Amino acid sequence: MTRTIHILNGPNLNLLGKRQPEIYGADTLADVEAQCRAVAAEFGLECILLQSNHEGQIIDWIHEARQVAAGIIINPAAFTHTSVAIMDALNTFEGPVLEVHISNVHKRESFRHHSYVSLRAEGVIAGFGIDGYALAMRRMGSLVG
Ligand code: CA2
Repeated sequence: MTRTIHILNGPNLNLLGKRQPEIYGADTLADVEAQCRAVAAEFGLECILLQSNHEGQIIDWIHEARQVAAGIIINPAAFTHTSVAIMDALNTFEGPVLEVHISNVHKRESFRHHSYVSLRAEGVIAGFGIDGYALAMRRMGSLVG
């Protein structure tokens, strides 16, 4: 059984730490990956962090995860609120799915209050900044044993 967790990130998150630090903080995706890797190691897990601005690429990565990942942590970014296709892809993945949002989406515009991915996810973390990813990895450690 694979011990790898895939951490998938959606559009514009490549700009993390480079734009709008007042909303998304000063840390980059490289910092997120380092923090998640440290938590994963506590559970004997490995992790791979991926980011794309393209919906189809994220769907392809979810399909690939079906063969090689024990779990998925996903911040679908704006696709959270629009993508039935990403939800459908996640429904084909048999392991646990955890949804992360850096900002508190419920404190923001009403269009951010609905998530298609939440219909599939075992759990959702929002508003904890990038700490949410490491918290999700800790939960993933419990879920995959
Ligand atoms: O809070 C989150 O993590 C979001 O998924 C971020 C998305 C937003 O559309 C969701 O409603 C909530 C936006 C990602 C944009 O990422 C940036 C990061 C740094 C600078 C600019 C954009």
